[in-house]
Amino acid sequence: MSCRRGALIVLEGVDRAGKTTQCQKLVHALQQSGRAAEMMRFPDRTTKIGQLISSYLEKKSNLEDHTVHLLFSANRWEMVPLMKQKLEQGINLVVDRYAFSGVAFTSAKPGFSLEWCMNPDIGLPKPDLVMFLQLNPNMAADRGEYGIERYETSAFQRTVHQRFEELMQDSSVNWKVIDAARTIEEVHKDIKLLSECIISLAENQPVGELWS
Ligand code: T5A
Ligand code: NA
Repeated sequence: MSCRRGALIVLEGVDRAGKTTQCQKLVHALQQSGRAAEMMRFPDRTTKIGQLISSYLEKKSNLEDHTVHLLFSANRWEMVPLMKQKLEQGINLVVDRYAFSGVAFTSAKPGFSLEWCMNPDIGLPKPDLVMFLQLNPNMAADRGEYGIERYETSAFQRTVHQRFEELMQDSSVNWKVIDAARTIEEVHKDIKLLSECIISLAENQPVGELWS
């Protein structure tokens, strides 16, 4: 077995920015170039906790705001053993949303500070690279109607965008801003290049701890 670990690569952005599209293309491109790569997404709706979250997002159930925030965080923590195992095996993980979505969405609700929201995610495996797909929320809304899920309104998305901007001030995280208003192929080219660079850099370093 190789002693080189895989890189933890996260894609973030407001709803409709193209995260899922780009995660899938990146995993495919990395695999084509002979690198081990797998996709993960948060929320992971397949677990018991994920099912509670999914039902909340689909407005089939209501959950108290602090409670749902902690469930989103627990949904990441429950995957940590698997994530660490895969990284150690040299598999590059491409992750669709992570703790940054968790903080940006809850702190967009009245009465939630950024600090309170960050707390439960402190110590998660730290991404080697976080690419923020930058897209004006008005343009995002043009990519198809916002759906019927909770949080899918323009006003809320604008506040979420502001919270992401605040999170990006933190230089302890390796943020790269990607202009997502271009074609899928143009955006992909940038993402692939940045990812290939970080894979080479990360392979000889231990996995860090987020926000600690
Ligand atoms: N949430 C999440 C929290 O509140 N706390 C948390 O801790 C976490 C992790 C579910 C919700 O949960 C919240 C945030 C969310 O509100 P989700 O299941 O990831 O999150 O949301 P989805 O609805 O699956 O995904 P998004 O709406 O965010 O869309 P994506 O993934 O950004 O965009 P994508 O790739 O699906 O593309 C959307 C459309 O645009 C087109 C695509 O073909 C597609 O039709 N498109 C483009 N069109 C033109 N040009 C381009 N460059 C395009 N790229 C994609
Ligand atoms: Na998505």
